[in-house]
Parts: sequence; structure tokens; C-alpha cells
Amino acid sequence: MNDQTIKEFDAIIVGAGFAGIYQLLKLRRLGLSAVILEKADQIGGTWHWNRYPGARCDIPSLEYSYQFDEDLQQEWNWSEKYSAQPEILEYINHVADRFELRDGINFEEEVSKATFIESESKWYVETSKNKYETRFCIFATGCLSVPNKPNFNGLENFEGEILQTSTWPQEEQNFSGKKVAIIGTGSSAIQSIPLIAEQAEELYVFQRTPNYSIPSNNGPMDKEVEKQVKSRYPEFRKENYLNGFGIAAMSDEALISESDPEEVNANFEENWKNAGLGFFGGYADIPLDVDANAVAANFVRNKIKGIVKDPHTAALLSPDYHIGGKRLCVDTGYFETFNKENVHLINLKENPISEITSNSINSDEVYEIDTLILATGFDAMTGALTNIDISGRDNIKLKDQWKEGAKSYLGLGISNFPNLFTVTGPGSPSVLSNMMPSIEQHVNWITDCIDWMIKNEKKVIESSATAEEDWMVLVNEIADMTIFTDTKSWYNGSNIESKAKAFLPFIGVPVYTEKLEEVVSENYKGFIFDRVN
Ligand code: FAD
Ligand code: N01
Repeated sequence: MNDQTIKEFDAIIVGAGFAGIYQLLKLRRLGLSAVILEKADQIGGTWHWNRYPGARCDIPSLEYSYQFDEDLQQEWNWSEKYSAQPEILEYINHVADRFELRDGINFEEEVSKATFIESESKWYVETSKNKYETRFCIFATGCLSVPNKPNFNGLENFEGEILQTSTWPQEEQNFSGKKVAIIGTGSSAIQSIPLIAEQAEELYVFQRTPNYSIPSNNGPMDKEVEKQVKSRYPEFRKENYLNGFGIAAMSDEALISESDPEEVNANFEENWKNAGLGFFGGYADIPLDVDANAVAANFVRNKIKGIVKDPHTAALLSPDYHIGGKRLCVDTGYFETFNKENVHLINLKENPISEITSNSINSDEVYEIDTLILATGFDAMTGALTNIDISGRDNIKLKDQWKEGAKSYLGLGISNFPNLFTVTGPGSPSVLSNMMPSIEQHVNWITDCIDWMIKNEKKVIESSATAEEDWMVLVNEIADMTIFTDTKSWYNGSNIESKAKAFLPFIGVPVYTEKLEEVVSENYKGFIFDRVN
């Protein structure tokens, strides 16, 4: 500990990504004292940590950005349709400077413990450096912020360089003349593989499960599109909340089941060229109906077959589960990369990694390598919260309460954890939405709730156990009506062996938005104020 005096704030925010930064601004505007505690040495969250080659958003930047300030959204100009990580990081830094937020962030302070003391209705928060006390604790710790590092046999013996996409070094990496291996073929790998393949002498891609990916057809910002959007930015942003996945540019209500197959194919061709992630929303029944989904999946498999010259490699790269069951990827030249002579695909389903030695990965063969890249994903949605020793009422630990699966009311509040809010928590659209409007929606909701509590002289808010239980039943009932639940994915915790298997995102931004409004209009129905034991 640097300083043993306990620092006092009205609110503590954990995390300085898009969510934490906006939350600080909102609480300051409410007149509260607040501080962000951030384990990194700078702001940015996702966009600070994930600096691998090719990292960029796959929701158009015109809508993967803040909407709370008209001057900001009018004055900021994105250079590309889908901006790359350095530009997104520059943007979040610009926002922090523009709204004078930097002095409210304590860097290199990882929160290890947060304890609610019932007699005082206060949270005590500990970091590696300091102790704090506060009334409100807001976890803006991210859904994809805890790297998953599998325990490969012998990994510790590897003497070459080990890189992980989610903790990529700030210095530029050069793979020229190197034999490189990458494990994983999710979005991070799919974005980075084409660029690494351009440099590496040999690139070995170790794939356990193939992924569907749609070409981004990224390019410089179309000035006409930008002008149009900016001429009606507030209305455009409202469309985010009317689309099931929160993406304004992705709205089609036609059904494959009711459409002419030739017309469907022609539309798919168009969407393959232009839509990116919007390919999935091209027809409203792709997420809902297995037959419609199979039509879309077949289209993509045929594209892979058409692009990848070696039929065996093409077959290995072709997924056999529902399209969208794992998070859909968006790429620039991913499948084309496998036509390069220096790129080799290894099928881990057939030949799992038996050992990593000082200079090789051993699977069907011994692959001698200089660099090993782990693109193995995250302990998603709950990892950042269960990593912290959080104790609520009666000393109940969050980790224990969530042992059989995370439960939360609206993804905002958790029973037994008073005055604790999560931004884009489990049970909210979060990762199955455009996260920028979802983050702003949550931060606005939390701020309004705190304001309401102050005005109505309420000291403590918490979710009722029944509201939370009912909410998670609804989350699962909705998910069961879709194609999302029967594929192994990080949406349901299947990527982490020790984790409870539970589907966590709420599917459907418009319904969710209505529910949030309904809860507020009924004086925060489902929440308890000033609970007496
Ligand atoms: P984060 O950006 O994850 O920030 C959380 C912060 O909390 C981090 O800085 C972390 O260091 C800090 N933290 C965590 N635990 C602690 C602790 N115990 N103590 C102190 N600090 C802590 N979403 C989209 O909608 N569209 C996209 O195109 C898109 N692209 C993505 C690309 C990549 C490579 C990744 C990994 C994710 C992407 N996402 C995308 C999801 C992305 O995570 C969100 O869009 C958004 O950036 C999340 O912001 P956040 O502030 O909620 O969380
Ligand atoms: O992680 P992932 P990611 N042995 O979990 C494999 C967002 N994002 O970092 O599928 C062998 O998707 C694993 O295999 P399997 C986006 O939401 C967005 O790529 O479990 N392999 C999988 O192939 C995304 O979904 C963008 O069989 C192992 C891979 O590692 C999320 O972040 C870009 C393994 C992990 O894929 C996560 O993406 C990047 C093991 N033991 C990220 N363990 C955009 O484009 C894991 N794997 C916007």
C-alpha cells in the first residue's frame, strides 16, 4: 500500500474504457465526487489492450462511437468505415481531454477487493496502492477484458516469444523471417492472420473450431454517407435502439422462409459485398429459424469453397454449426490468406496439441517456431467481476453467488449487492449488441437512478432476488427461441472449462430498452430501496 489513509468518494468507477470514461463525466455533471480506478497505465480498455495487427471495430465507426454530445459527433471525423485500433484509441483520448476527465482517473490501480459494510451502507474498495470508501460502486470492467490463457502442456518451457492478442505489446512487432504459430481462429485471429502472413516466413494456424467470417470491404470513409448521417445524427442514433442488435445499418424485416430463393441469393451476394456483420441481420429469421439459418450458413460455406483453392483446407475452414452461434467474424482477406504458400492450417480437432517444447508445438507433426501467438479469447462477461473479491450483504461473495451461473437484474444490479451497478452486465444485450449505444444506455440509466435516489432521499438500492430470478428466466426463454444456445461459445461460458454454462446476453435491444423504461416508470420496479433485514 502506498497510502494507508482511506480516500472517500461518492462513487468509485472501476475501469477506464468507453464505459468508465462516460460514467465519470455523467457523475461529475451530477455534482458527485467520483474516481476511476484502472489497472492499465492509460485509458482505452479494449482499445488499449488489443493492439494486434488488424485490430479494428466491425460495427461502422459512425455508430461505434459516443452519441451523448452533438458537437463531439459532428466534429470528430473517422478516416475509415471501420476504424482501426489506433484511431479508436485516439478518439477515446480525445474525449477524455475534451471533457477534462484525466484528473479523475487513477492508473495502475487494480481493484482486488470490494466489501459492503451494512452498518454504514458503504463500500470499502482496495487496490494494489490504496484504500477507498464510497457510497456507490460502478463496475465498468468490460465484457471482454480478462484474457483466457489455456494451460497447454509445456507452455512454460517455450523459449521463443509468446504474444497474446488481448495483451499485445505497445511496440510494433516484426515477424519478417520468423516461423510463427497462432492458436485460435476467433475474431482476433481472423483480423490478424492476413497481416502476420504478409511478414512471417511461415505461419502455422492451429484451429480447433472454424468460424464464419464475412468480408468487411473496409475502406476510406464515404464522405457522402458521413454527410448524410451527420445531417440527422440524433435520429440515426435512435435507430440503434430499434434494431435487435443495436446496429442502425442492419435493419431488414424480410424472412428467408417467405422469400424467393433466387432473390435471397442475390441479396446475400449484395450483403457479402457490403454488409459485414449486417449479413447476419440481412433476414430477420437467420437468428431465429434453423432452416433460414442453414440457408445463410450454406451461402458462406460456398463462398469459402470458392475462395480457398485447396479443397481439404476449404473443408477444414468451413463451420458446421449455426451461423452466428459463435460470434460472427468480419475480415479483410482471411480466407484468401490460406492460398499463400507460407500459411498452413492445422486441425486441432483431429490432432490436439500434445506438447509445447522449447522451440516447437507438437500436434500431428513437430512444428518448429520462433513466435507463439495466443488468440484464445477471454473469460467473457463475468471474468472481470469474479476476479475481484466482492462481498455484499451477510459477507456473501459474488463468486459464490454466481457459482451455478451469473444472475443479474437487467444486467445492472445484483441481489445482495447494494449500491453496486454493472455496465453491460450479464443479462443485458451487451455483447449481442452494438456496445457503444448499450454502454451509453446503461451509464445514463445508472446516473438517472442515482439522481432519483438523491432526490427521493433513498440511501441504498438493490435488486430483489425474485426480480433477478425472473429476469434470468426471461433471458433464457428468449435465447431458447433463437439459434444461439446450442453452439459452444463464450456467450454461454463453454470456452472456459471451470465456468458454469449459462447463456448470459439478453437478445433484443428494442424489448430490453422498453423494459428499462418500464422499470423506471414504475419507480424502479424490481429494485428494493433501503432494505431492512
Ligand atoms: P473495456 O474496454 O473492456 O474496459 C474495461 C476496463 O476495466 C479495462 O481498461 C480494464 O483494464 C479495467 N479493469 C478490469 N478489471 C479491473 C480491475 N479489477 N481493476 C481495475 N481495472 C480493471 N464491440 C462492439 O460493439 N463493436 C466492435 O466492433 C467491437 N470490437 C471489439 C474488438 C476487440 C478486439 C474486442 C476485444 C472487443 C470488441 N468489442 C466490440 C467489445 C468491446 O469490448 C466494447 O465495445 C467496449 O470497448 C467495451 O468498453 P468497456 O468500457 O465496457 O470495457
Ligand atoms: O476470442 P474467441 P477472440 N486450444 O473466443 C480457440 C470480440 N472481438 O479474441 O472455438 C485450442 O472468439 C477457440 O477455439 P474454440 C468479439 O466479440 C471483436 O478472437 O473454443 N484452441 C477460438 O478459435 C469476439 O467474439 C473483434 O474451439 C483454443 C479462439 O481460441 C470476442 O472479442 C475482434 C483453446 C478464441 O476465439 C473474442 O474474440 C476481436 C485451446 N485450449 C475480438 N482455447 C472485431 O472484429 C481457445 N481456443 C470487432
